[in-house]
Amino acid sequence: MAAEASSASPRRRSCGRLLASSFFAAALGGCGDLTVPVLGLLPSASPTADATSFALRYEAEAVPPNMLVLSAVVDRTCFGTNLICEADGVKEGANCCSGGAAVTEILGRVPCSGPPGSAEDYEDCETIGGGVEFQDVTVPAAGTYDVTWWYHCGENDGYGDTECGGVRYAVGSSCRPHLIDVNGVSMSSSEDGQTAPIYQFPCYPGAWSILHGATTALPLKAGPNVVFIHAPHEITLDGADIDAIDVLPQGQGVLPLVTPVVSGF
Ligand SMILES: [Ca+2]
Repeated sequence: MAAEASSASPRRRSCGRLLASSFFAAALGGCGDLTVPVLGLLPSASPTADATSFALRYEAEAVPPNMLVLSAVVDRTCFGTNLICEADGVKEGANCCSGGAAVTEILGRVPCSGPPGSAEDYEDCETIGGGVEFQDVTVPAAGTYDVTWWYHCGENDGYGDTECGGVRYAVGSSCRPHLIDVNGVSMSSSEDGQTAPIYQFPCYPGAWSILHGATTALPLKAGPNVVFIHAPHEITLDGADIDAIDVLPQGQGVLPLVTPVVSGF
């Protein structure tokens, strides 16, 4: 639950990408030219040129390069707490926001006749899910990577979903559902002959400002990738609030490992 409010973090960068090795900073160009010192952000990362030992963090609120879709907005108050995670404090159960902000209002019920929170919030809604696109997720080689999602879903607020689409997680009390597209392709698996596109993230008791992690294994190409997480296109299916992602070699993401299921409930 450690949390420190500090606006002086040297690792907050407008490009939203945190490089764990100076090698990648030099290799990637662009924002990567701004070399960030290796300060133990992720214990598993080491500053070598080896493609199997790197880690990158991208803040959801880095807009641009990220893009907000439909209802999604940036909350720079960390749910009213103004808690900013310490550099090594982005971890399960920490009461803070990575970079001090997150993307919220990832709603399944948009556009509606009124904005989120208004009296018309649920009226005349269409069912196009809002979300956030990470526009510049860059890896050195094509392959399957662990993408750890740092997100917020507290107060057991699974939006009525206590079944998690049939997933039995060892953690959490309920779930919020998501769709994930990589470079325009909807990620899914097959389950008993049915397409399973829903990534269920566990929700927890406690405040919404508490940080949680879940990992998806995603195929990325060498160079920049677009990773889009959005709410399923149903009026009753809202996503969690997305804080940041870490891109890691497969097997190094935090648990639980989330694989897609058929149902959003
Ligand atoms: Ca963040």
